[in-house]
Amino acid sequence: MSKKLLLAKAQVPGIRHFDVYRREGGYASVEKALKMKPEDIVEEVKKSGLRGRGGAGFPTGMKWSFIAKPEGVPRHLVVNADESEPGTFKDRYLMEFIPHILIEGMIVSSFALGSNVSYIYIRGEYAWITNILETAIDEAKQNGWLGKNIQGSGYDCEIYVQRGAGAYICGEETALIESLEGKRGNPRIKPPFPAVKGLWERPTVVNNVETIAAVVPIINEGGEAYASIGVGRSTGTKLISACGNINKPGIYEIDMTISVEEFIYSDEYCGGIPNGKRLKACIPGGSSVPILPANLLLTTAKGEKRLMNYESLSDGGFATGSMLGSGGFIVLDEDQCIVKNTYTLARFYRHESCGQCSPCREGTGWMEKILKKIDTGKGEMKDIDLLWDIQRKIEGNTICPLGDAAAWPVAAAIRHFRDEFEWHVLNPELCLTENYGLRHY
Ligand code: L3W
Ligand code: SF4
Repeated sequence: MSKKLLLAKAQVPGIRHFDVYRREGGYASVEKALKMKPEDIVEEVKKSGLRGRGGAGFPTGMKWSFIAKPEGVPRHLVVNADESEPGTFKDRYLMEFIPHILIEGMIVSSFALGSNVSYIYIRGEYAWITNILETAIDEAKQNGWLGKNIQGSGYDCEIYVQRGAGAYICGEETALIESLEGKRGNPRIKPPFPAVKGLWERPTVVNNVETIAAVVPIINEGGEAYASIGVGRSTGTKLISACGNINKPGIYEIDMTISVEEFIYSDEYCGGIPNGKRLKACIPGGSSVPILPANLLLTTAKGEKRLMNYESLSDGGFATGSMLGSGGFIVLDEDQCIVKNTYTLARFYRHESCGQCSPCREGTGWMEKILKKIDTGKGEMKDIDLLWDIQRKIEGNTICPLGDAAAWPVAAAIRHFRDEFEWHVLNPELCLTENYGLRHY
């Protein structure tokens, strides 16, 4: 059984409300942090080994220590709650059911970073969660945990929630900052990183919801205690949103020592694949990461059990591995068609490309068109090579990671399931029939 740090109190009735949350030990980390020096909090987060939970896994303590401190210039913490990665719905759960853990983590993190005005940028579709967060902020304020002179410490902090308008690209940190400033959400070229020049050109740390919530147990129990959970550089716990062909879709808090096989088949987690079907493939970290066929998903190319963590899931690079990413775990059974799945994702990325750079703007459009052609039985063998060529020309040649995110799923699908693409070309009449995923598997 994985240790629960973020979801430990998730089932307590009324935990969404301040009184219950406080009675259950909430805001203790703020009490502790306000008696610490900000740099000691950063040190504790470094010791914990916490890595960004939004997808990139960048070390949080290191990011915090990069924040520039020019004299007289305000600094900001911005929480990235623009959770839009297909298959990813873990932050939604945290914010909807335990909103105070985010507010608590934000107060500690804001204090550590020297931010007196912090923001939550939330995806526009999470309208009802915006209300929940604003209620939690009001409750915290009424009880002296936000606003002026928090708990008599002399530290002031305000938190504002800003809703996005339905653009996936605003989950990219610099596009998010542009949007927060009231502009179109176009990503900026990095460097400068937000830690140096972010919101209103001020030093800014952008962290995912789950990352900031994890600061609460880190301060309560200490960085070393947090680091003792997990394995290697995958410390602490990770929220996984599991979906697709599994018996028990939902949110799971795991420690990162469990195997992928246990996660899929054990009753504690996904509970196996419905109707006794075979596992075909899985996208383990949100739609942007490479899809893995069942054999490479359960076992690494070295023949070791694949574990649910950063290192193990990426073992072998993209030739035989993938990424933990945002923890959006999408399972595909034997009936699913890889070509259709890849086409669906390509449509998504074409729609969400901001259009600033030509490899992404043009490449996502062409990938969508070619995949549609193959999916609908009109493809030719040369289209598969053309598709491969296009994705290669996008990767690494764009301003922001959306280009890579659009290219990787296409590359992995061709790399691992080329036979399925060829089957579509060779069997055009069967492409439009039901269950064609099964027929050629
Ligand atoms: C200061 C330096 N800061 C790096 C910071 C940087 C950022 C963080 C990670 O993309 C990935 C993407 C998606 N000085 C720094 C520095 N930083 N060097 O570290 O940076 P980066 O560029 O590696 O990642 P990113 O731009 O944040 C995120 C992938 O995650 N993804 C997840 C998407 C998730 C959602 C969601 O719904 N939550 O959209 C899935 O795979 O493809 O590769 O803060 O500033 N020298
Ligand atoms: Fe826009 Fe795509 Fe370029 Fe990112 S990679 S800046 S989404 S065009």
